[in-house]
Amino acid sequence: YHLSSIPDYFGMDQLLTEEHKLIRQSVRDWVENFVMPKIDEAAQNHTDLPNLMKELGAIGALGPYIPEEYGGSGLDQISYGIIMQELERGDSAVRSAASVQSSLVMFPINEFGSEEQKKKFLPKLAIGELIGSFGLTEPNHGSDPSSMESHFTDEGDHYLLNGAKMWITNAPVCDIAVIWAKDESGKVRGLIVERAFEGFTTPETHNKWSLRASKTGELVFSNVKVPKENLLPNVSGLKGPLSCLNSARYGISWGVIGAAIDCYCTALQYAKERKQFGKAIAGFQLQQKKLAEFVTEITKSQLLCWQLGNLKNDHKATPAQISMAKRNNVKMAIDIARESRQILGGMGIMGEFPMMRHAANLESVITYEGTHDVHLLITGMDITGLNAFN
Ligand code: TGC
Ligand code: FAD
Repeated sequence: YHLSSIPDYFGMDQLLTEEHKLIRQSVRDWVENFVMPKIDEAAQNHTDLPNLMKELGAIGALGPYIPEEYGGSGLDQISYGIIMQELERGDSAVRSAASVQSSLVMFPINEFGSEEQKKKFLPKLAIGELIGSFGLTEPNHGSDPSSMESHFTDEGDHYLLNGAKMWITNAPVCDIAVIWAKDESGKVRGLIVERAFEGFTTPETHNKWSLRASKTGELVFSNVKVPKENLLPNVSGLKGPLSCLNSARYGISWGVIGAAIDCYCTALQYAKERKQFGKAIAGFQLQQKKLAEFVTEITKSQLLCWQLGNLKNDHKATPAQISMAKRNNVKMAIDIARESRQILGGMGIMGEFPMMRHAANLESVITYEGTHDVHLLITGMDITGLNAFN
């Protein structure tokens, strides 16, 4: 499809600054040139795109809102959202790489790290010279991270870390991992674990049917000696990791609009070209119903993200607002991926079209960063004041 068919049904472009539009154009161009030609093959072969993190660094997609003095671009939250949208139009794996590096690794180091940690890690993370991962989920504790078992003891001149994290994006390829574990008093703290530390291993999780162009694995800590200077000094408690999730979930809310756009534009073009019963299938009411609903849902999601971005720029976005946007927009995108595939008939199952890949990817996206159910319960708690989690 032609890029001019990307929907802007309510004229949101007029709300963007020239800088926003330039950022969008440059990421869009990169996705067209670097991601689109290779992504089907990478996903089919379960391999990641070559040099992805360095490429993302070169286009400014890593830590865009991190201050320039630490290697970021000091951009606003709308810019971050736009970057995520453009990346996920290519593939959720590409957006995932940028989400984890930006919101789950650079964000906590910038927010909660010491000056030395910021200087040591952020500039290299920003250019993709270092790859980071984020370890919160454990084999026995996913939606309920407060029950985590990973823990460390104070051994005088270092900490001794034991435990395991599971389902970790980029674990097998990471140079550092920001991980969350309990201290001796049971408080959740953040630690930066480096690849070279003895007792730290990262086995890969094989045979996924989703996010096949992204590496997923475990982080296993067996009596790992962590230097004291690798503790994130400025946060304790679950609000540490959950603050990172606020940022990543916000980015996902924008990102999935990109996946939905890719499916919608592909289906619209196909429906106008494909003829059955002597006319273009886009002329049949049933196909129009699907296409009209897709563009309606994409437009609503765009407006939700726009206002959430404004709230975030003003530091007013609540975790519950972010949950609503993440939940709504991921469901919007996965529904469009599934329904749009049908518009292509048999062709819809093929790798040369993106629907099956997006639909399969979005099965992870609807689960990670808080499941669809968990976000509903967060909204439920926010509006009723009653906790339905336990
Ligand atoms: P609860 O008692 O409600 O809260 C504990 C403390 O945390 C504070 N808090 C938050 N702070 C900042 N942001 C938020 N969103 C926060 N939510 C809660 C809260 O105020 C409290 O602070 P304090 O000072 O009183 O101690 O916690 P709970 O144990 O009842 O759990 C709440 C629940 C279920 C909402 C939460 O744990 C949750 O969100 N669960 C889902 C877990 C999750 O999202 N995991 C994601 C793992 S990372 C990932 O998936 C990366 S995928 C990356 C990719 O590839 O793109
Ligand atoms: P569970 O928590 O066991 O949930 C199973 C089902 O029970 C879900 O449907 C859930 O909604 C439901 N459920 C749970 N509690 C309740 C309740 N109170 N009420 C009603 N229903 C409930 N984690 C990281 O820390 N870092 C990463 O980089 C990362 N990357 C990931 C990449 C991929 C590809 C995937 C698939 C996951 C990743 N995750 C990561 C983990 C992800 O965050 C968890 O899978 C997610 O939080 C859910 O946890 P779980 O899989 O243990 O499911």
